[in-house]
Amino acid sequence: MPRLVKLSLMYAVTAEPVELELAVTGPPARIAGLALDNGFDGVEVSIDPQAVDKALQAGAELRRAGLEVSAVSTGLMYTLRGLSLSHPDSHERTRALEAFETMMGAAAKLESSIIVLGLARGRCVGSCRSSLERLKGSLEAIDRKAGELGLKVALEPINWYETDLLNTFKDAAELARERENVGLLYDVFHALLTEGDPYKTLLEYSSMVVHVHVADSNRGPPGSGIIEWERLGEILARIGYRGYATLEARRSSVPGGDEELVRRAGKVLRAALP
Ligand code: LER
Ligand code: MN
Repeated sequence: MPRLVKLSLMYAVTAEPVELELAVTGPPARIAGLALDNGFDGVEVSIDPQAVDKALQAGAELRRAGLEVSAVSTGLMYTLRGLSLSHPDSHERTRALEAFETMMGAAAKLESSIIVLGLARGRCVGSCRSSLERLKGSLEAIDRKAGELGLKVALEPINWYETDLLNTFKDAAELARERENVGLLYDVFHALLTEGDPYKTLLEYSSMVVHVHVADSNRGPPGSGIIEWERLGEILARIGYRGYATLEARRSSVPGGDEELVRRAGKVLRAALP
């Protein structure tokens, strides 16, 4: 029987080699093996805006290997290149918006329907209120473009240690409700931190969830912390979630490297998710 929730691996493509904690990197052939050997159906491609062509080539190679591109992730534009969708300087904000829109184009070319808006939002500069207003302006343009390309924007509530702009599901949902093509990204790790009860949160916002990220409470692979994966699986089945769950776990949390991380995660997720 086909799976209701498909699994993908977070895979980053960067212009120069960078060690990243939450994404696997390297040649597409290695990533394809890692994914297919462990029951994963796709990859979420996290794109460095300076490596869009490289990411398109890698994505195409992974698709030829039988994997889907579940989503395109955009956080590297901020963490590697300092491009923020809420930047106080309008010229810088336009540059960020252009980079984001280029990655939306890449998502469409790779036949993914999801573009992730996580850390690309930036942080509060000046007041959080003015930063949020600037982010809303960028989101208006992004929403329009998403409509043209047939994409859904997955707006991700992110915990306070990583950004001070837009942390809770309540605040993210308020923004998403104003926009036709914007939904929520349910990252169970962030939900645990910002909401306390990740199960109740998933039920409460179920109608708005367009994409899912998974890691355990310690951001290690599922099974290494206190998240109740079977309970989460039951809720995903009950709410009728039919999208992807992307593994976004700390690579250094497992001594055996990427292979061991993905193997452990695949085993637990395949057993627990519908
Ligand atoms: C970062 O913590 C995260 O969860 C990413 O998905 C944000 O882009
Ligand atoms: Mn995430």
